[in-house]
Amino acid sequence: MQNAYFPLFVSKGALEAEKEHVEGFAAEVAWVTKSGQSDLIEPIAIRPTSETIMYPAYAKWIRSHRDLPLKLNQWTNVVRWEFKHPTPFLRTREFLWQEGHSAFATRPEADEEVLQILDLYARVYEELLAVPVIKGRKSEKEKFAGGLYTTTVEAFISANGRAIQGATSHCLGQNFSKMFHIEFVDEESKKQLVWQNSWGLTTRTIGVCVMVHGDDKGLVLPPRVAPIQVAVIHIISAKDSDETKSSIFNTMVEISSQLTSAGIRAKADTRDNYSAGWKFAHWEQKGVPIRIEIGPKDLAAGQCVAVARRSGAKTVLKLGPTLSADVSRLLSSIQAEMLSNARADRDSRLSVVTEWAQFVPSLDLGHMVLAPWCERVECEENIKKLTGPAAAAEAKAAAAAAAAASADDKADSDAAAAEASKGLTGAAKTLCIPFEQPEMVPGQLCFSGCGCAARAFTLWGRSY
Ligand code: 86X
Repeated sequence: MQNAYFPLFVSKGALEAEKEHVEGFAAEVAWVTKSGQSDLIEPIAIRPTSETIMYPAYAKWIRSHRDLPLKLNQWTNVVRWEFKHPTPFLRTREFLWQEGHSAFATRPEADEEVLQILDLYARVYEELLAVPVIKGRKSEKEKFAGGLYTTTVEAFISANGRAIQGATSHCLGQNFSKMFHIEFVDEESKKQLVWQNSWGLTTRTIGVCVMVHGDDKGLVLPPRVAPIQVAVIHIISAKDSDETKSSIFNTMVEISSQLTSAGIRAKADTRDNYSAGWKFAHWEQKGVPIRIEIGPKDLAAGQCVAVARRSGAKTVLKLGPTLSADVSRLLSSIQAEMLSNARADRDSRLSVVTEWAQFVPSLDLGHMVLAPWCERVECEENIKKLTGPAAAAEAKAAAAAAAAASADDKADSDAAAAEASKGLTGAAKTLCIPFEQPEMVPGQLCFSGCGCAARAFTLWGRSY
């Protein structure tokens, strides 16, 4: 895989080279129509994605089986004039992404890469951002129509009960190589079409991380991605002698340089024109995973106090050579705890249902729903209609009544979830058909009541 960069502008002709699937997106394309006050002779599009810019080059660069596989990645910003409501990072008209585009001689090679990339994306979410995701395949309705099949990682934002697509990895088959004439001569001197994949991850990752971990005090950043992992703050009062002040000051600088040389991203906030309390709030809002406090009593005892941003847990740590290893361990445990916490939260908002009657009430509790489904496009469209605004209002009242009627803890938390998801409007759609499947009983019918046989458990939800 190599990095590359292709231009921002797409000519009308190039964009129309794949008219069929562009048609579905046409309303989102942004066009430059003027320079200064003069109209351009031909408007020029700003890339919404780069297939039509890159693939003509692929057609020229690929001649022989020796040119394959060709794998390019580019980091670009793209523009899509969406109609859905914009939300910072999660849905913006301009976003930064990496888009990978690869070409192979055979389908098995392409199939293998689709899953390798999807696994990398899952690891970005789980191992770096501490956000659990569900890997799976998109339904026919939700897949990228220009390709053969689409795989996805799906995340969940429990604050509002909405699911969100985290990243996508497509097998394009030979659809694009047909349109763009991307051909190669194989070992038997026969002309063949290449098999292609494309895959993308966007700055939406940042929004998902913020929404999943943030709290009322602001950001909560997982240690592995936090630009500052440790903020060192001194606690002194006017009563302290100048000598005490300066030795505390020296110690905090020492602590931060000791941590920095151990590879920990530490910062000593030595400003003395802000109070310690002000600085606590400041670094909390910025999501710094650990703050280290040091005051005169700590210094005398040869210790400092580490406070975890997420849980508020305090740990007394010895100053000296063991400090950086101790802080390192704390950072790792915070990272692990953030993921397991987010996973438990997500799992508590996931219902498995087999009957239509359970479906909308579960959604209205702000849950994702895993249900045996027939995988028919008409069935998905029908469910979308049945869960539209009007139907949702009716079911919401029923869910509230059910929660009120029952008095145990479960009902209380369900009622709280329902409360939190008020205003959770919009139709339900399939998020993915998870690779990891619960066992299905023989003869299981589709949960929708359409009467067809179920093919797989499918994840449904209201989504961004
Ligand atoms: C689909 C497909 C694919 C490379 C990815 O999902 C990953 C990275 N591209 C993108 N798609 C469009 O093709 C598209 C085209 C136009 Cl013209 C548009 F305005 C919006 C689009 N949105 C998505």
